[in-house]
Amino acid sequence: MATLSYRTAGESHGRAMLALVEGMPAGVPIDKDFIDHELRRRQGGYGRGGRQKIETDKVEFLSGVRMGKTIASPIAMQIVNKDSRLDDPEATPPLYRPRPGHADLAGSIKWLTTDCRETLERASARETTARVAAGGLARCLLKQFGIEVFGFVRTVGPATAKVEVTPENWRELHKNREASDLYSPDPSTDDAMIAFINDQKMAKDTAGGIVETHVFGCPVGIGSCMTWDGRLDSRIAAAVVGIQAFKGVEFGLGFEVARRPGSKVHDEIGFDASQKDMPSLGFVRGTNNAGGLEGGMTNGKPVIVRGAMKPISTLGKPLKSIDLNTKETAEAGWERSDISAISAASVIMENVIAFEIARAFLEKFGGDSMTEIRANYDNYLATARRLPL
Ligand code: EPS
Repeated sequence: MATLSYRTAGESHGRAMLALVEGMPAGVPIDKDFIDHELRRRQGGYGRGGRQKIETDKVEFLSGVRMGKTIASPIAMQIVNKDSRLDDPEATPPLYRPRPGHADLAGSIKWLTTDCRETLERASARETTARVAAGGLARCLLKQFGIEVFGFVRTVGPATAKVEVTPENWRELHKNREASDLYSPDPSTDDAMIAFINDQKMAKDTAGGIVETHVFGCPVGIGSCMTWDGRLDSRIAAAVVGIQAFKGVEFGLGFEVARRPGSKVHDEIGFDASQKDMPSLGFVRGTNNAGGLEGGMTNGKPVIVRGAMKPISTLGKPLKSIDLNTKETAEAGWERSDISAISAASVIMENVIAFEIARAFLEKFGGDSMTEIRANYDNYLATARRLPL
């Protein structure tokens, strides 16, 4: 059985965005409506640009799914671009003035051209459409084992959502998020977030922010401390910082751990027999500063991840740059873009994290079919409950 993995293909204004997922076992029920819902959410949020009015992203399965279930073969997914114009030189003119913060300068020099167009076409965050589709597919597997993922916007400008997210209240907060233009769980801070984005729009500037993801229901022991790249936090960090415009990632208490003594960081361990049938096996913690990960493995508490997104680098009032042909000082190029894509970023982050959880989950319980994986999962938890053997 192949390791669960995915690749993407597609340019922002090419014919389609594609994801190829390998290693998905047979028998996973596919919830296409759920994946399409995630794709729709990725297109939304306050501060998005004109492109999202053109597109209606929907996934088409080209292979690997039969009558609503996976059949273990590679799964090819396609999301067609309506705004497809890559072969039309007038509709995709060259861009010689690289935007500070974008891939334009490094990419055009790397590929030995003065036209940033081809770099920007692939560097564009439109590619995250395919990542959300792959993550949505992974969530179809995770849901079979009660693993749920909840992502939202925590901070925009000076406004930070104040709510504490717990396994008990997250479904309520999920409703708040669904009702929020920002995808934030705290209605009391939406206005301040929107005001900040409006201010940037007026100033022809852009906004970033902080997004957060909680994963509920992971059994103890997903991931591994045995190799650096088997650590689940290492993989999640790579997946998060691999999202366009992300510059940082934190788990649980985050960088604050570096400022506190150990006694104020580490989560004391208790046992509650009434919870022994849960994936946490009854091991309880009064706090979750570790963000559900110790030694690169899940510890039964929710996995908590935050990601920092920089502001979009296409500015209505362009920053200073260089014309790559003349080397003269010039204003950076302008393309249709967003003022803020922070809400979309929250959708992307929760889906790329879901994919990493599913990958590690299958490494632990892997089998060729859902039936086999279910047996492995049940047997592991039953055996762990009997400890000491
Ligand atoms: C995006 C689509 C793009 C941009 C944005 C993200 O569409 P277009 O370039 O056709 O307007 O709105 O991409 C960038 C911010 C960028 O820097 O490339 C999307 O679908 O997420």
